[in-house]
Amino acid sequence: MTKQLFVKLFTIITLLLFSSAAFSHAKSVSADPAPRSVVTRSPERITVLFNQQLEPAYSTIIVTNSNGKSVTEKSAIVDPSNNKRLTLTLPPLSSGKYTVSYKVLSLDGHVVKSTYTFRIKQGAPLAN
Ligand SMILES: [Cu+2]
Repeated sequence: MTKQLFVKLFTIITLLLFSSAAFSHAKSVSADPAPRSVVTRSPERITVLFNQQLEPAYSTIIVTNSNGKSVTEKSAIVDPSNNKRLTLTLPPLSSGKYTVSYKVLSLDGHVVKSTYTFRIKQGAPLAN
C-alpha cells in the first residue's frame, strides 16, 4: 500500500480506537462529597456512582488525610442492590483536606483509577 493510504488508514483506526475507548470505560458520574467541595461536617461515607457495573472484588476507595495517611482500614463496598455504586464508611474526621483515590474494575474488563480531594471546614463538629 502507498504511504499516503497507510497514513489515512492509520488516522481512521486511531480515531475509532479513541472514540470507542471514550465511550466504553467506566466513569464516575457523581461523588459525595463532591470533588473539590467543602463540607461543614465529617461525612459518614464516601459514595462514588459510576456509569457501569463494577466488579466488587477489584473496586476500592482509599481516603487519605493531608499527611497522606489512610483514615480507615475499612474496605469500599459495591452496593449489592446497585452495583454501579461504591461506598466507603468513614470514621469521624477532623477538619482538613482529604484525598479520595478510587480504582475500579468495570464489567467491560477495564481498570479505571482516579483521585479527587474535598475539604472538611475548620471548626466542623467531630461527630458524624
Ligand atoms: Cu472500558
